[in-house]
Amino acid sequence: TYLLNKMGLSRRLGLEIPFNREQDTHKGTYGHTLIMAGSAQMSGAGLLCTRAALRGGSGLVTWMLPGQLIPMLTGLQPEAILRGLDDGGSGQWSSVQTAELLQTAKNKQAVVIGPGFGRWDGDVSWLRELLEGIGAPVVLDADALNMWADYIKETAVIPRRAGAEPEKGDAVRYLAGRKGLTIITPHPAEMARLCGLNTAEVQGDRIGISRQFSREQQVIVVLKGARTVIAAPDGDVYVNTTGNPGMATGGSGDVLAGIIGSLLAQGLEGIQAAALGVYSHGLAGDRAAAARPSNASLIAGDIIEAL
Ligand code: NPW
Ligand code: AMP
Ligand code: MG
Repeated sequence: TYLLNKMGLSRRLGLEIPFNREQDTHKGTYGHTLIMAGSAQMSGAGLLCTRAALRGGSGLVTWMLPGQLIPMLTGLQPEAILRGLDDGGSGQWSSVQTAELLQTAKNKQAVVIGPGFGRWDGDVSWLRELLEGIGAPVVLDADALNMWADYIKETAVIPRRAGAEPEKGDAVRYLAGRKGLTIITPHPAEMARLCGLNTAEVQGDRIGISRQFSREQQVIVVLKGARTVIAAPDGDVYVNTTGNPGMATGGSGDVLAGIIGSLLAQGLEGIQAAALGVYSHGLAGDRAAAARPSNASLIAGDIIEAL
């Protein structure tokens, strides 16, 4: 709180966060985050995301994952509620039906979708069904973004160059028509896939491209990397000043998705959750790096412990 106040960030974001919680309060006050993440080869992405959502302050966190993985993961994060899905023994999301997911999402205040998902045939329409059915705010990350990139590619040709007007394609209107808020957290390569550009083009105009995509798709864009850009559909843009190259390590982004989901579940507005999530993720990374002889040895779990 001290740092946020000193930087004027609390005021600019309209935040009033007490450093500690009020006395007369309970876990229900702090929201229930649903994490849909992790598969056989990438269960760690789900675990990191879940752990980060807990450390981010969400009162309850449920981690949904392909059921075959449950015996291996039980006990690794006892504070999280585990929900194994019928995956036909595959350990993959490809065999999971959306109905059970939608049912579980009903009473959650935020949903994180995508870290460690993998890809499969028919995943694009699977994700669309999910997005249509979920009313709570959603954070889309990693493979869910790659699915969405394919959806955009299939449904609309959208000029991405600065100043060009979008075509009124299905994809342009689609996320705007969602019942709930959407925050996307692409790294530059994921952003390039979403925009039909290459990574160098994205890096060449990070603010302009984030802003345009945010407006066209009516989503909050968190374009990650050194100096993460956060863009809102109304044109507001924030550039983050925390974080360090030690965070260029597997799982860092999965941690960020969990933090932002956790803040949404606690009732922060979209842009507040995105900006504060990115800022505190970077600050935790800076503190974790400072505690080590070199930032090169930082791993994603250290960011969570420093939150
Ligand atoms: P290069 O190498 O520079 O040519 P992908 P992913 C590029 C899960 N994880 N600036 C880079 O290109 C995730 O959640 C699981 C420029 C590279 O080839 C996903 O589900 C973990 N370029 C899945 O893995 C820990 C950049 O993009 C390519 C860039 C795949 O996610 C790891 C890699 O991106 C991981 O989080 C940048 N800043 N960043 C686990 N422990 O379970 C990336 N690139 O192909 O989207 O793959 O990000 O590894
Ligand atoms: P991902 O590629 O999805 O694992 O996300 C990587 C995370 O680490 C993002 O939050 C990035 O902003 C952060 N990160 C990676 N490299 C740097 C860097 N050089 N400086 C600051 N943050 C970084
Ligand atoms: Mg990632």
